[in-house]
Amino acid sequence: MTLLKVEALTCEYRSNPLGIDIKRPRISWKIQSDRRGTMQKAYQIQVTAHDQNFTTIKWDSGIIESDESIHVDYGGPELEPRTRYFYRVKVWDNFDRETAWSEIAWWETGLLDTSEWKAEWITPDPEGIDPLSEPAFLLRKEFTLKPGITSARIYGTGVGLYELYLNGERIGDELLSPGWTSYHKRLQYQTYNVTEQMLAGSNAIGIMLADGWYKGNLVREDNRNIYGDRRAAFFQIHVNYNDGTEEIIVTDNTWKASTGPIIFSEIYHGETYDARLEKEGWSQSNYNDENWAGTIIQEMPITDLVAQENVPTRVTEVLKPIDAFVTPAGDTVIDMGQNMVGRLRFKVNAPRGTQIVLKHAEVLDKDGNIYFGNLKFAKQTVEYITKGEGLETYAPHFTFQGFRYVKVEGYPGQENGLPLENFVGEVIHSDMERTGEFECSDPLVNRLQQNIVWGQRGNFLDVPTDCPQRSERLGWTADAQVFIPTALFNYQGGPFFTKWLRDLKVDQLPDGNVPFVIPNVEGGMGSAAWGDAATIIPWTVYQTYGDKRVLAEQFDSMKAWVEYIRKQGKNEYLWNTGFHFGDWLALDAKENSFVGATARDFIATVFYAHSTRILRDAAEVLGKQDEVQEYSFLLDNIIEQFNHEFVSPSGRLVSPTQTAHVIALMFDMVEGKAKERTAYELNQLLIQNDYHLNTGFVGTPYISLALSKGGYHETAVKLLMKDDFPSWLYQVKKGATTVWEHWDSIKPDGSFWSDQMNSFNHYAYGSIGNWMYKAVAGIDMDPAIPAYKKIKIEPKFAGISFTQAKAAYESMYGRILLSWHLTNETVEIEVEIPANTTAEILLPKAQVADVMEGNKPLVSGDINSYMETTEGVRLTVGSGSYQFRYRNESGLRPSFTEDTRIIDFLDYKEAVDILEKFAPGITKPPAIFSTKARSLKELAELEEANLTVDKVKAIIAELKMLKLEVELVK
Ligand code: RAM
Repeated sequence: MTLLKVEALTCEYRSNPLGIDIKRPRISWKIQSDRRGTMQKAYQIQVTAHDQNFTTIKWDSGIIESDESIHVDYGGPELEPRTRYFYRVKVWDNFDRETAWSEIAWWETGLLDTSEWKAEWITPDPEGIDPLSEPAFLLRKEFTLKPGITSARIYGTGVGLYELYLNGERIGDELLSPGWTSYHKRLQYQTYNVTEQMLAGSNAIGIMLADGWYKGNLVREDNRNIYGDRRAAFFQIHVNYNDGTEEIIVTDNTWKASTGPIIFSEIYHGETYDARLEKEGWSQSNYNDENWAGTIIQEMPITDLVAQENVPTRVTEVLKPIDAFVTPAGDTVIDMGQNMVGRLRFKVNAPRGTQIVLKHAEVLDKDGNIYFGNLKFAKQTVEYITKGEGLETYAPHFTFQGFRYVKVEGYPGQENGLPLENFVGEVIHSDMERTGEFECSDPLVNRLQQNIVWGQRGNFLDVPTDCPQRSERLGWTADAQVFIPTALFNYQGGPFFTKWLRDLKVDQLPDGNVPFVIPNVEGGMGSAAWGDAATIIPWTVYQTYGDKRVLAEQFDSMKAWVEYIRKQGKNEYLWNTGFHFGDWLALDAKENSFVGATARDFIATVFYAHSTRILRDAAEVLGKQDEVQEYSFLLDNIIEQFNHEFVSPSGRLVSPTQTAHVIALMFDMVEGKAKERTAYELNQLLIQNDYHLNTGFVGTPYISLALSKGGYHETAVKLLMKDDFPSWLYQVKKGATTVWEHWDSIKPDGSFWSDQMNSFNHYAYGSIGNWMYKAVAGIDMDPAIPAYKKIKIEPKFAGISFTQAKAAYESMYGRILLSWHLTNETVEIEVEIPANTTAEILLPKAQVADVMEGNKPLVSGDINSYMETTEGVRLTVGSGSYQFRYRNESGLRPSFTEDTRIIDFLDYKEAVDILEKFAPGITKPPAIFSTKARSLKELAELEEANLTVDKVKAIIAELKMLKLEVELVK
């Protein structure tokens, strides 16, 4: 029996999405097969409405000969609102096998047309409650239902943030609903399946409503009510009965309103909750709401209600604190062991009126005191006042904090030590599927990878933010743009970015200019590398997921951005005017400046070209031939002018910085000799700087890629392996558990960069993750064919610290795995390729005759497409798992390499003396013990000197003794 199976069905990236309003949803599936080289030859999709037995088929695609298995459009009759559509898929493969029908999956439509909304926006009656007052509102309504309920749904939304309760129970586990969009233009509504909770007889629904992004304090200290000054709710309940009838209950002015226990709640500042003010039973029936105020109908300036587009925000992990201690300043502080974003939940048993105050911060200062300086005016303070009726549990509702440390005040008995078991940290972010894992033989690099992932978790909270802690937390466009390739390795970000791009599009100005932050609450706009999010992000989503619809939807926005730039320059083909952030926060900036040394018109013109190229490629994908021509022409001219303006006839760049060289290479601004020279100079710049970077937001994301691409992969690896200032691993060695905003957020002397702008959780520099997946491990794709339909596997053995690397990525087609391991004698490479894709694999430095695959020599196995090249053996394979093994000719010997980072710290003379002891008579001391030399050749010299592995280990042990301050990294 062979296995061929269709599984992991998704509709619009999601498994069984409830309440979508997409008219032609797209279906994707994965194929599992036990035969290598499986390709889909044909598929069939069937869809029913309401009917799990598939007796009445609403749409049958018929057998379609095609290898398409992702984003296949629903092609049936127009969809009905509020309907559950069941679907199933079967496929045929290239071995003439046919699968059974897949398991049944579904999607359910929401309200598809504005005319279906019967609800009214309501807010408390100002006669009873000051609508501008701070406490969160409670809204409630009782209603009676007949017996025979077959299904019940709640559709609705609110401004700012809401939580929903039905018959005394919280509905759904989503947090911070309805999320953050450009509210005036687009507001998401949510759908809840409440069939189980509805009762025949009397029911009660309750809504809690707080300020959130809509009207809370945002951006500047005196800035409130950005979108409006009234909170309001808009809900509609549909109940269906077994007699075929339906009942609709909506928000209207028969609802009652009150304030409750939440007396203050805001995104930046935290929440104050007085449990004594709880209204026991407020969301249950038979509650006496006589004293509650009424509600009034509120006119709302909202033009578009859209069904939830992004995955919801949820608690995704619960962390236990690792410690609690008293600081030198006398504060009691909890340590979560991880800079996290979310909230603290705690239990307490204390007399009525006990006030507990939690103040959240990211770091301790060099004296060990909790440091609030970098929060700017965000208070990040949670206060809880007990009701004193036994054990109480609390976590704030409508806010989140960025923190590792929490200062606790007023917890009963805290002077004798906090009962840590009563506290947990709830990690909160957009609940995206984790898709990528990276791991290698270097523990510091592994920690860096974790920091990158934590940075993403902390800043993907419905919008991609720059920071989650200080009084900012905004959707900065450049940050999102530089990080998206890494982000999409780590997590499935299709819905997340689709939603955000729609906000970008509606917030873009009529002249095509793009605001600095999306949603646009800040006002500034127009900077190169920031506005280019408009082209880079849809293109990256398309490449990663093969999502043409996103490209089609954004195409006008992409084009408008390029056309906006085109109007800026004094010369049509240069962008040499206007404000630009430049190479933001680069270390080659002048004293007290945020802007790096790279010429800003240089950067702007490179991004002009980059966006134009993307636009041209997008036009190609969408079959827009006129635009293909138009923008090819524009691109050629920009590149020509760029070379005229910024590159000398002998190929030298006018801006002699690392970043200038990086982006010129990365975005193919130079060709031929100039390209070679640019790569060479970049390498020189790094050598001169002892393999340290000085790049900022513009150069950093691409420096490693540009080096590897320009033929200097070794240098890229050396750069990564630096662990003194400035470097990625410097942060790690300073104890970072997330990625910092500045290379010197904490300086070598332990002091901080200015309070003005210092986030310890900023993902921009985490953009190296992309290169780690692609180049250190070696998973990439053929850029001409999106979504990893054609996978490229190219492990790169370089740098003595990497003897092992493993990356796994859950692509739209299924899991891709690459794991390689060098031992003294052999290279072992394991690869997994999902069905319906193919892969090109390079086995570096291998010779055909020497390669074993599984337990057979390659030459006699079933892979028949291979070729010996100067780089190694190249193979083309289909799906399946492969294990390659061959002699290690790479020159890398793990046993000599384990501890070399230690050696880096030693004085040459010292090292030679030690070596002499172990290898007397050695004439020329191998240079391995100098700070510079680490080449493979030198390692080989050690071998020649008859140093056995054990001896080398002994030497290293002695070296370590001498340098006790050197932190062991194993
Ligand atoms: C600060 C942050 C952000 C950056 C802007 C220009 O707010 O560093 O990440 O994009 O400046």
